[in-house]
Amino acid sequence: YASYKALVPYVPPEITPLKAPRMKELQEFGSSYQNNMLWGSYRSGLYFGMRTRTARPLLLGMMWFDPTDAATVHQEAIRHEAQQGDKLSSYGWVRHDGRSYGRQEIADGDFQLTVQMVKHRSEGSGYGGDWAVRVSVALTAAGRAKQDAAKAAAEAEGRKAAKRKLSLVFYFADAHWRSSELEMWPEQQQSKLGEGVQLLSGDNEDVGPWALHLRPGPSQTGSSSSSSSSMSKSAASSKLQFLGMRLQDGQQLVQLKQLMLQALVQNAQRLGFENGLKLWLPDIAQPRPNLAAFQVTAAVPSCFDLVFVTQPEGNSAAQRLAALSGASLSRLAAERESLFDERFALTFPISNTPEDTDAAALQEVSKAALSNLLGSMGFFVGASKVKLPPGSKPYSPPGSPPPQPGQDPLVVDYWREALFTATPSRSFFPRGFLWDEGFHQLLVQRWDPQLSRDAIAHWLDLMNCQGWIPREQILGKEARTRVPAEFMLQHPSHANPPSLYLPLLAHALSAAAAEPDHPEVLATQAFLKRAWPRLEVWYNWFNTSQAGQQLGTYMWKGRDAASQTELNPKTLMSGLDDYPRASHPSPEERHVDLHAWMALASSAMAEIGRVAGAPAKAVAKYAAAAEAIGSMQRLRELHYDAASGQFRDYGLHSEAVEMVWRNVPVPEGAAPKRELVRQVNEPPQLQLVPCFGYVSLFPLMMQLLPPESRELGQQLQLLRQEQLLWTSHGLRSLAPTSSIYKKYNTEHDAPYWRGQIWINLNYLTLRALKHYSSTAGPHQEAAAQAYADLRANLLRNLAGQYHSTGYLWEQYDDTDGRPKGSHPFTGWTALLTLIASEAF
Ligand code: 6A9
Repeated sequence: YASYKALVPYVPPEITPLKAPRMKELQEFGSSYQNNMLWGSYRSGLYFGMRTRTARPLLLGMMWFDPTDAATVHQEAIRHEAQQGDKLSSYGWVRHDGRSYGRQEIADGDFQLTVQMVKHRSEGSGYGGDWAVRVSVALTAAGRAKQDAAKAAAEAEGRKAAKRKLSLVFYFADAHWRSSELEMWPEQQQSKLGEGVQLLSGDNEDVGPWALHLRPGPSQTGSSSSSSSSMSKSAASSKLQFLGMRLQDGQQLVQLKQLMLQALVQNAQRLGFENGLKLWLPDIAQPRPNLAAFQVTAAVPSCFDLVFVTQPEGNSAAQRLAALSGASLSRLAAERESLFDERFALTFPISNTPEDTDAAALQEVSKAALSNLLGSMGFFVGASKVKLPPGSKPYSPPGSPPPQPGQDPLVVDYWREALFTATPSRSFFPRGFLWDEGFHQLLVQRWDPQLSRDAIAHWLDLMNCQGWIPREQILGKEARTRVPAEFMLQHPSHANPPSLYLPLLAHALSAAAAEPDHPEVLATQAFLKRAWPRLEVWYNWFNTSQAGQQLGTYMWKGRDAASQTELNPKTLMSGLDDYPRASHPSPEERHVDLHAWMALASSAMAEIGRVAGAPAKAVAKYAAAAEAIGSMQRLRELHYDAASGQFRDYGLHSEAVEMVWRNVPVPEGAAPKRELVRQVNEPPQLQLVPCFGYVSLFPLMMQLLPPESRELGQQLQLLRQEQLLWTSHGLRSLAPTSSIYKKYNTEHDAPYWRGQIWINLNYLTLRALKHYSSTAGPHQEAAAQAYADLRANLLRNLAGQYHSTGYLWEQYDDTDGRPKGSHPFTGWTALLTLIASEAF
């Protein structure tokens, strides 16, 4: 055995997958499901893109620019990656069903773009089916006003006003970079669109033979009557420019926009601006392309149908192409749109619209929230970068190049894996985050349980043999280019809240409540059965690795005890980043939010175990753990401050800390330098940390307080105080009475969870209030009142801000409700849909 072991190469356990049957290989995710889900708007970080859910995908991307505006090149104003810096007035999916239909509205300056994605499988279509993307370009109201003014001015001078134009660029690639080749047609590099052309064809390993067509759309969109669907004349007379390129790898794809920009600049220099900006450039066109781009320049308004057809030689191909373009595409899209609306009304019926909120507006933002969550689901393939714990044996995988000087031998790659996940923010962090996903899946679970199981399956397959799942998933080159180096590394000792237990519990409960032999129930049971061994290892990882020094306590491991430059060392692991904790990280620390999460995890395990058919002994063990961890007695002992009635963290803490400037020693003659460092004015002491905010609410949020308890009454009381957490826009994260309220953590690190209103924890609080309002007890009434008021406040502000800013946001200011942080942020802010329909 010993000699055998010597032969097996060492791989650190931190980057070794858990040995358990893979979730993704469950029967329900087999070929028919894969076929259904192959294509989607899974390139979350772009304004619009599609890809296949395969390791080496077929890819579609879209860019646009104003070809008549010289500023386009100077300001690099080609739109491609969703970016806040582009300052679009608004963009987002207003309808998206997660599988086969979506409509996105994009308002960019004077231009209004509507992008509809319609997937369609019919007799004769190949693997993954056919699809169409309809892009309609129009002027916004402001754009029209400008146009009218220009017209009037031109008429006065006796000339014709120039029509506004927009260039769309579609690119399509086969990411088998070495072996793939696309056939471009027609071969000449410029032409008019006319009645339509076959742009491209190819043969892909997964999809088989395919062809891509571009046709003018109907002149009148949004209407399904055939009379109004004559061909868009401006589209038919639009100019088409072709560019074929041969990329070496995905890295070049990431630089595509830069390449396009270069081409535009060179052409502008060579040909002048008079004829508009052109992408086409003979110098960069390459033979045997594996990526092809098409620039379509048209007068606005115009409308285009891009149609992808599988098995193009098959005898149904012409029919399928016709069905996905022109008037029949309009009909199909209209059908899908009303199916969505009907299903939405059934799934998320909006009840009890608060008095001061407009019902129609609330309905619209609810749909947009769900649609954006589904439309932001991405498919990523790659490996996380992991920092092994100090003292680990250095490791380099067989066949890897020798370490570069300066390279950290403890930084290694996780195994390559695929992740299908919702993403919190397309513009700022279009990738997966572990605890965000627990909230996202609460919505998806109700809309499309199987889709939700699929996403959770991908996440659980990312578990290593110790039970750890990396918190932030930066997978693949496209994802990596968007992350600064200091955020790249994942630490195998760092946790993130086990919020996935929330949707897992919802799956278990819905299976337990339904007819036993319903196919959904059987699928859920099989799913939870498969998940069970993973969930046991996961639970155990939290229960052991995040255990506090004292038995029965929990703490987020990994805070920086040596930090001198932060007012309060951050706790990124908790998800609440800069929320104040004990000022001096120490082993004695205990965190009440994690304690409550563990109580939730325990009771969810018991419930899941029951549905999964786990041994009664195991179920009993988790039920007992839930009792013990969540007991009032334990909470009182560990986290309760009797004087204030507040639940608190415990640790080595001093309130008397401040940031002060100090001179940094510099070599003689050099310019003086200052830095901001922390000064501790009174030594820290072991104590309950005196601050009130979201963390204090966790025993309430997780419904650990008995309905008749005095503590419940106190929390409800505390909750409503305006000098503490209550605001007319929702609950703020930290009370202004806290010494760290709205304080910067370093010179540049602005307050984040130090007062702002966040929707995920408002949702959990509402859920608890709803629970207590329907449970008999002395506080039932107070809970019901708080529930109704908090819900009304949240909905009014979220709907109002969406209406006035065009986006859902990451957080909201506690003083005026104004939106803050990244946008669009349609991760957990999308919980607004559940709040509106009172789905808890
Ligand atoms: C920044 C910026 C171009 C922070 O929603 C994701 C997470 C939450 O899980 C967490 O609870 N957000 C919250 O406190 C956003 C984290 C973004 C980090 C990456 C990189 C790139 O700039």
